[in-house]
Amino acid sequence: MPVFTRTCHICEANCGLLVELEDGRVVSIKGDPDDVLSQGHICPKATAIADIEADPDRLRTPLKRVGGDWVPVSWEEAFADIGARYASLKARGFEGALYIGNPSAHNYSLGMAFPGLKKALGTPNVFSASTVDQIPQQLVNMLMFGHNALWPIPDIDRTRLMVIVGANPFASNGSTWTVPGVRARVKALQARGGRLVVVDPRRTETAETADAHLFIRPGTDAAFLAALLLALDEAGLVRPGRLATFLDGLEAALAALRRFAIADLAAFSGVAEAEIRALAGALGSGEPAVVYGRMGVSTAAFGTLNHWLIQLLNIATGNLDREGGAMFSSPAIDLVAGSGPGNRGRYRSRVSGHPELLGEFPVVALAEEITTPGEGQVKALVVVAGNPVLSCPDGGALDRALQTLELMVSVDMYVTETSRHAHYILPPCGPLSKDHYPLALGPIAVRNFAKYSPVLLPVPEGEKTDWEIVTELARAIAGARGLPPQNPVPPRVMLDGMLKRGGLSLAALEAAPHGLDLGPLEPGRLPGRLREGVIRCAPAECLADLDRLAAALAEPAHGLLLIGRRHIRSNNSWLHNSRRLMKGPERCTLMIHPEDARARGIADGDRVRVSSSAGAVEVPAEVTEAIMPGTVSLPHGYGHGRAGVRLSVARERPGASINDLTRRDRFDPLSGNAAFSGTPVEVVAA
Ligand SMILES: Nc1nc2c(c(=O)[nH]1)N[C@H]1C(S)=C(S)[C@@H](COP(=O)(O)OP(=O)(O)OC[C@H]3O[C@@H](n4cnc5c(=O)[nH]c(N)nc54)[C@H](O)[C@@H]3O)O[C@H]1N2
Ligand SMILES: Nc1nc2c(c(=O)[nH]1)N[C@H]1C(S)=C(S)[C@@H](COP(=O)(O)OP(=O)(O)OC[C@H]3O[C@@H](n4cnc5c(=O)[nH]c(N)nc54)[C@H](O)[C@@H]3O)O[C@H]1N2
Ligand code: SF4
Ligand SMILES: [Mo]
Repeated sequence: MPVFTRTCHICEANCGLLVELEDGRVVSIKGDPDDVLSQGHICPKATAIADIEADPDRLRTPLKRVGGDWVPVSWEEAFADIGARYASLKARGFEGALYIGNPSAHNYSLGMAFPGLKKALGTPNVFSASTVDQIPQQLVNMLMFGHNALWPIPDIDRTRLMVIVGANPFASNGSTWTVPGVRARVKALQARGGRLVVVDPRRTETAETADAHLFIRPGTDAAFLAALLLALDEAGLVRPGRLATFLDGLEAALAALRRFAIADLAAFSGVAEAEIRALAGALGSGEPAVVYGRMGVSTAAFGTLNHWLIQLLNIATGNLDREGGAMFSSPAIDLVAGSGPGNRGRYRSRVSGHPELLGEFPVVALAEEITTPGEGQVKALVVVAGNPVLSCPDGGALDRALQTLELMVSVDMYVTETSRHAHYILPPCGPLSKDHYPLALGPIAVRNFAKYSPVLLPVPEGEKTDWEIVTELARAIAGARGLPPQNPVPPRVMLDGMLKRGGLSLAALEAAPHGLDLGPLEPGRLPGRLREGVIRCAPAECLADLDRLAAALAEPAHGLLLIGRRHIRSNNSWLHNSRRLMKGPERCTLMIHPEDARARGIADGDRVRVSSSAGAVEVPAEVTEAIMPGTVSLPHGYGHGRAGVRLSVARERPGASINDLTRRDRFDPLSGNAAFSGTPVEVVAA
């Protein structure tokens, strides 16, 4: 039977797959041992690609909502009606909005269609999953290194000490860090005498394997990281080495931190001062070491400060741009060279005045733009590959807001919690009918590589790729608005041109089905890669934000703080319709420490009611010492029981949405990122 190579598009790890096909059906999906990056690694989610292909709930034709019913319509009819309705609403002084979801980051051709759609919509109201995710990291890249896409990559394969703060790569497979097979890489680190330290309010799968795990109170990482820097400073271990010649403001940054006392910072974070001093000593030993932080420190009220402090630690210990430290890639397609650093503050959102960042407003502002009357009110929304009702803070408010729209379009292959509100759902063809290139993720991989995956199954008659849908949607809207027609370059042609600029070509990649290995990450990429030739260690906005940290230190602690979690067999909100992934025990449970459970008369398995100022949900309790006292945890992406959702497997165990509890008024003011971590909640037996 024919077997084809392919890169898995589901998460950031970019594993190489071997896909066995028979008569247009997937027979098996296995790891590709010859893949230059992943060398055979695979996780259970990859096999779900077969389920997506075969899923009877997956939409195959455009649908129009007529009352409570869905009626199949032709593409032409859908595009024409959407264009006319959008043009009419703009002519009446209302606005449109666009929400771009996570799977678009794993779909290079779809990404190429967005500039055209944005032009056609002609709205400042662009939102994406970036502001419930990694945007503080992009802002820090911009502020410190001069470009939002200049990512420091933990060199796990050569380090001696890896410190992971607020990430769980054993479940997530790594994020803003393309690192397939991270578990084996940790084992190798330990086998060569190195250490992994995890800082997390929960003893996660990653923490279980770590050499040390420090419990930290949710939302206090900025204090913990500042204390590490102060401890390094006090021990005389601030030694940036060769970086010193192109650092700007390191002393100013340290001076600004000296207003705090290590003891106060430690007490606030819940990590013992002695642990902090010991870790600082290890980081500053001169051996290769790296600090890495992800969702737990990004979707936090101090998201930007957290990532600034993390990079300051890598700089102060001389570990930036060094083997075994945080390194910079030499990608096949360089998204940094020849593009600006990234925009910010060019305009503001209508209702709350949020500044634009990278051409977007924060999603915490989406619902209010829809519900607040006035000139420029959002009355049309296009959602592409997103499920904001389950993914964004105060999803309940968004759920209600979407019902008031005059026009909503979802480019999605399912009737989800979000797309059920659409007037039109425009479904893309199955994943194997689309080609793949890791445009966004190749540059953040632990090794330089390039790999192209061609289409494996022809696009079925009457179906379209995401690129085609979004391009034709843009054409229809632009046409109805009387804008000049666009003539987009086909994605493959565009990709070939981009590859050729870097000395490769599509043909060269097509001749290498397991990918091209472009070598290990190299040290000494700086200062060459820095836009202004210097690293800005003391951005004014970060220093100013320390006042907010000082104020937080003085605030009284709240009873219970809610955090999220991910599971290896789940992916955000959208793989719960795969029966093979959903088997096993119920996963949408509230983890709670025995002390907190006892105080509330809650036993393991009891149904509990969790509430916040945004809403309430009921879920089973999972009483466990793996979570620290004062903290509770719920996974995100559940809540499939809402009326009209057509996900028959997911609805058998619908769970509840954590984002019915998270709040729109909790965000990082510097980046606009939602602050999920540490939402104050009450828990009672239901
Ligand atoms: N409380 C809390 N909330 C969170 C998080 C958290 O940790 N805690 N995590 C946040 C993060 S990191 C992210 S990235 C967001 C994700 O938020 P979103 O991107 O809004 O949501 P997803 O769950 O990824 O849903 C993706 C949707 O795209 C559809 N889809 C899948 N593949 C394709 C495709 O190829 N084409 C098209 N057109 N559609 C497709 C799916 O059917 C699904 O409906 O959630 C965020 N929300
Ligand atoms: N299996 C699976 N893989 C995925 C996904 C998925 O849903 N499922 N989603 C993908 C996406 S879109 C992303 S963005 C990545 C995310 O990748 P990761 O960031 O690695 O994933 P999370 O599990 O959200 O890890 C966040 C960790 O932060 C901890 N945490 C919460 N609050 C705090 C805090 O205040 N301080 C500290 N120090 N820690 C805290 C949590 O306990 C959790 O262990 O995963 C990707 N991969
Ligand atoms: S780790 Fe991510 S990329 Fe690799 S097989 Fe699993 S879902 Fe696919
Ligand atoms: Mo994400």
